[in-house]
Amino acid sequence: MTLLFPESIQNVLVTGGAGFIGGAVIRRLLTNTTATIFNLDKMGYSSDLTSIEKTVESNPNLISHHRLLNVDLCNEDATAQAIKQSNPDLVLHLAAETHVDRSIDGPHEFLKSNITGTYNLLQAVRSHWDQLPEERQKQFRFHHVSTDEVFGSLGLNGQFSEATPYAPRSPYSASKAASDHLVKAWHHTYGLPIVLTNCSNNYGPWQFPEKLIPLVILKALTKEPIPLYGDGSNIRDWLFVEDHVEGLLLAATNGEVGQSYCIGGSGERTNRQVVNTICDLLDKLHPSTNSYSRLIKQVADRPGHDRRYAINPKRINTELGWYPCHKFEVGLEKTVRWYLKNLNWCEKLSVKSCYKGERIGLIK
Ligand code: TDX
Repeated sequence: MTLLFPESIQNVLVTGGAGFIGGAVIRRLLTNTTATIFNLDKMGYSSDLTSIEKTVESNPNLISHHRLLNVDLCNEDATAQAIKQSNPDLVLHLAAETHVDRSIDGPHEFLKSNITGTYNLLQAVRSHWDQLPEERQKQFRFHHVSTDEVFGSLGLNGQFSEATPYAPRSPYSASKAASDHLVKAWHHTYGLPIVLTNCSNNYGPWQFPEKLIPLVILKALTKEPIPLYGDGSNIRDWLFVEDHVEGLLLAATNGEVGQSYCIGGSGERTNRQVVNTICDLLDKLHPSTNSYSRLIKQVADRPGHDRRYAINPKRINTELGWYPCHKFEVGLEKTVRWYLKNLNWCEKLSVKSCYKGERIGLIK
């Protein structure tokens, strides 16, 4: 798909660019624009630059277009320095702690990164934006990438939209909701030109294997029990990461200042359906003596487990013309094939991050 990206945007600061969604954003920008991409990342447990390194290796001209700034947004001075150094025309804020189960075990990290980190970034960006010449100031955008979890949990009917009141229920979603409020407050109070997107569950290549889809693929391949929380009937609305990237870049460059856009994949599935489909795909692509579905095991539910998320993407469909290209089963097959080819990467990441797929987020 062609990316309509204004040539006037020369410096882009992406926070969390060594993460799953941030990495996909950077790869898209590197291969389809001439902008210089400053990748601000604290290089935490799930940060990894392999996908960007591969993109850069395939075209050495890109080397000078990607600059890593190894900075933790909790460090106010380093954050201010990073903004000065990158002199951005556009900030895409994706840095966040994102795993609900980890937020149950250790909420403080989430409050620090997602709330204080966003506050430090907003302050540094505001002072940068204040000092920009008029033309650059007019076109400047701060794009905040958030989640549908800030809206809480749905029953069997209904969908989240931009008008849904906030009702977060996990330490993670509460911290993201707080960051959304800060971003909106910096717009209303200081006039900072912000755009916000709230997306549904992302999946695709390069996702850290603590999230459902990569975790299930790897558990199946190592013939370990596949943990299905509760009765497996919780529903998520799955969005292929590359479709999300198209939507968020469109919102960042063409969205209305001060507005938020919900981005969903129109891919509602129960967790049991997701897990069964992965097992069926593995039976087809990597057959074993027994079907992988025999490994599925119901385990204790996640504390406070949200029942259902679903997005009504009407605003981004009609106002910006965005639609997802991947039907869930198509995106899932691409993803399973990718993990089968990239088990070495998973192994290396597991060693580097000290995460071996163990259950987390149970209150003892
Ligand atoms: O082992 C598992 N077994 C299981 O049944 C895991 C890890 C999860 N689950 C369930 C819990 C959820 O209902 O699968 C569903 C998806 O779980 P996660 O992958 O942990 O995602 P979720 O909790 O839905 O939150 C995600 O979506 C919104 C992301 O983690 C967030 O970063 C995003 O903002």
